[in-house]
Amino acid sequence: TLQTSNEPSKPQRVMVIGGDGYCGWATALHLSNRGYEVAIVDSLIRRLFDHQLGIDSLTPISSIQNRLRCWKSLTGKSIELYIGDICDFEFLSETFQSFEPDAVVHFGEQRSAPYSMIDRSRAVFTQNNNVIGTLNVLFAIKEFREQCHLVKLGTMGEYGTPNIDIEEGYITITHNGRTDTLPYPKQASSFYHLSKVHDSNNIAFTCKAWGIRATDLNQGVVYGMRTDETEMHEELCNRFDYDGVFGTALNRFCVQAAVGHPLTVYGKGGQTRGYLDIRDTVQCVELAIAKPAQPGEFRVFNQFTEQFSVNELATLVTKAGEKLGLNVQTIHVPNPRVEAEEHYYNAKHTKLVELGLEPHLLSDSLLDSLLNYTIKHKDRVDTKQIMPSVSWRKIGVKPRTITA
Ligand code: NAD
Ligand code: USQ
Repeated sequence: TLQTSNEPSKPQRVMVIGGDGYCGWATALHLSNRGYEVAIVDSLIRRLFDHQLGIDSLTPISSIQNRLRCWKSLTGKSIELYIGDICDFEFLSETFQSFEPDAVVHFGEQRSAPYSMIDRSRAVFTQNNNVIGTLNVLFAIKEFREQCHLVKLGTMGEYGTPNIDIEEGYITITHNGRTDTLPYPKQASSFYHLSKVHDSNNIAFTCKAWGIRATDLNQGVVYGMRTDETEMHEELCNRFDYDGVFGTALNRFCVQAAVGHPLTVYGKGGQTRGYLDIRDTVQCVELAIAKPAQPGEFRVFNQFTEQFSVNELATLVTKAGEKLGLNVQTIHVPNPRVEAEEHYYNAKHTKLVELGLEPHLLSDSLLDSLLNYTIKHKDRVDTKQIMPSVSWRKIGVKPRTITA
């Protein structure tokens, strides 16, 4: 049949870059289960960071090869695998020409703010890896797959904590009597979060200049463990980070409660962020793929479902822990970061809901199952890895080895 519009028929082939990681693994399985042809592209560098820092996922994770074999034997569905670094353009071109994606979901970055603040070399690595990797993806789309939709994981941290409402990507401003709709101001506060700002600028420019179609998902902090697919077999188990470098707030607090470590609230604890359940991460990405951006369009969605301050999270985990008979304490750790600890925060997040997102809000039952899950694995916890070890103020040029 003749294709009359430049809208591709339903996108079918999805390349998941970073598909061996926390969000990417859950998403790759979800999309495969929903009938998409999926390929995972990953350099496995995250597994190397763990070795180098002496940290490990709370949950035991299988090799990517065993994960995919298990998925095939359970469901009959194959996920193609390309192991390599997207900063290597020759490798990336090969994967594009071989797989011919209709959509690329790009999770494949160094995603820890503390990691990017360890020392100069990690700061430079983070921006190099993230910015060059994304640039390469943009060039690959232009060269080999013009209609391919880029779904890029950004972060709510690009906006910082301004004293006005945060909009979804753009803000309409009247200045000296003239009005324009402009990119929302960015005030990131780590070299990692800044790498996402640089990515957003590069993507926005190529949408305009080359007609690339892209969606930037400014995701909040993800929590949770289970998705329908990772639940199907223990070999499909997702990673779960709790250490001071890669662990994120709510997931860390659950592990801390499980092992009787006081909850580590940094500074005053008024730091407020958007949060979402990993089951909503996979749902949001699917929604973005199913309804692609138009050629030349740079769409920005704020991807989170609820806002919490760190103190509020600590209170929720304390209450949920007490119900399970745990004695949960909280300590205020001197803040290793430079960030506002008491601030206004009100961020819009309606565009994904308009596309059909049905949020899994943080509930007693989710906290209950998350705590039980962490209790189940608590013998694997290395408590020396819990306290923060990276200071925003002390970063220097000297290479640092982290020894807990
Ligand atoms: P993760 O570290 O678990 O996974 C990232 C994956 O990307 C890893 O498997 C890693 O090996 C791979 N990767 C990194 N650089 C690569 C490269 N150059 N080439 C090929 N593969 C590469 O991280 P995650 O928590 O799953 O986060 C995924 C994405 O979502 C990131 O872009 C992150 O910034 C974003 N995000 C995560 C969260 C969160 O709370 N986890 C919140 C908001 C946004
Ligand atoms: N915090 C504590 N105690 C802890 C851990 C964190 O008080 O033990 C505080 C931090 O100081 C910060 C907030 O909690 O104010 C969130 O920290 P985090 O480590 O949970 O999240 P963050 O560093 O922002 O990074 C994570 C992901 C990153 C993603 C980001 C989304 O690692 O990839 O981009 O969440 S967002 O926060 O919306 O920018």
